[in-house]
Amino acid sequence: IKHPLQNTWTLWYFELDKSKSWEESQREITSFDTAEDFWSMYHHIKTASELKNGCDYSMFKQGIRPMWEDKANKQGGRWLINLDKKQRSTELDHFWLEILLCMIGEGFNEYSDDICGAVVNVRPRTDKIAVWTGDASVQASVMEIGRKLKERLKITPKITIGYQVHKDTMVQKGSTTKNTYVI
Ligand code: M7G
Repeated sequence: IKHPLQNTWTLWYFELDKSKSWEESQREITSFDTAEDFWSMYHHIKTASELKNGCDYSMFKQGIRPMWEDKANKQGGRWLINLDKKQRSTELDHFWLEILLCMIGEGFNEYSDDICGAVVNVRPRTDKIAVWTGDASVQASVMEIGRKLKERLKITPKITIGYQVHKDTMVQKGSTTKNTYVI
């Protein structure tokens, strides 16, 4: 028998279709709830670094859409990791896989329930990887998830990452959203 996961997860792919809205351009690819089915999905698709600029992958718990508007994300935010061009070949795929494994393995320990999903944005300048959590106001949970994330990715303590509330990102005018937490 296969090894069951605690949650069922859904993989989404985003590629902007100019005749559609942003939301309609999010496509649900597949869902899985065993370790074996995760790996067959993973080996079947392109790696993040092979995607075209402008495309995203998202992996969220089943029933949560990879967007601010979903009720599970509305009060939440994201730990954001920016990657420069050099890191696309060295870290992007490795970070993304490590985050997927941490999520399906419920590796955020007692705070795993606060995890909604994760997103990788492949962009011409800065690629981004983010872990989305459900409630930005629960500091203990947000901080512990950020700490665990840095530990799993072996990000040196000298580098800080920021947590941004979706409600701030949603209304941002300039290029960057303020960090509500940093670690
Ligand atoms: P992005 O793809 O997250 O980052 O957002 P980028 O600026 O590096 O490409 C780009 C744009 O996509 C935003 O300004 C929004 O117009 C749209 N967008 C992104 N997200 C995450 C959402 C979302 O959750 N909901 C909606 N409605 N639009 C979004």
